[in-house]
Amino acid sequence: MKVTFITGNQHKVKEARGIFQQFDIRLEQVDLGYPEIQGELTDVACYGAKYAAKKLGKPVIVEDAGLFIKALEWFPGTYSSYVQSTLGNEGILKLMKNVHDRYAEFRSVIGFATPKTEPEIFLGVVGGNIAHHEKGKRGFAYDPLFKPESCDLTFGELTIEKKNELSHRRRSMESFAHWYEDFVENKD
Ligand code: ITT
Repeated sequence: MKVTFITGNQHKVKEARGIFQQFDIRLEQVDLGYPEIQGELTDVACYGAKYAAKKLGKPVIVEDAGLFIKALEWFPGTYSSYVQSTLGNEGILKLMKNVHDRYAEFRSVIGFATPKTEPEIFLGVVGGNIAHHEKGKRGFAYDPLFKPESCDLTFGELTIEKKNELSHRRRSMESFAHWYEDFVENKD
């Protein structure tokens, strides 16, 4: 089975290829760019998938993800891209100075659409805590800040295989993959 992943983020592609291995799904990446409307992750993923499927004339997935920190009223959330490229991880750590409750979630929403069908949505969430300092050189973006539940290391300290066992992306992509197996089987 093949599916086209619309993204400009090579880290996501690498992680997705690892996750899809066990499902026999081959991923083609297209860095098409799509209008990121302002809204919930689900709105962005729906709109993006529909737009890209129409534009390319084939089935596609897009992913919208973000880091949601409870003590900051779930900031940066849907502003994660903007905040990563402006405040960065150091800026987040400043906002979290002297904050005791460090609970946060990484959320991932996959939108799947074909030129003829309405988007399907798959959600993945992992809870965890914001570390007091950046730790680890693996992963990308917010990874050195985030310690997933039941793990003493940040995503930035984990191998890609280990991150792929625990991550929000694993959860959303796995739930998409199960659904996609049936979709492909029943298509004709
Ligand atoms: P797309 O082309 O797929 O949109 P993107 O990097 O813009 O790639 P998102 O909008 O989904 O991705 O992500 C919002 C921000 O959150 C962005 O700065 C990402 O780098 C970051 N992010 C997403 N997933 C992450 C993960 O697993 N670990 C760390 N940071 C992540």
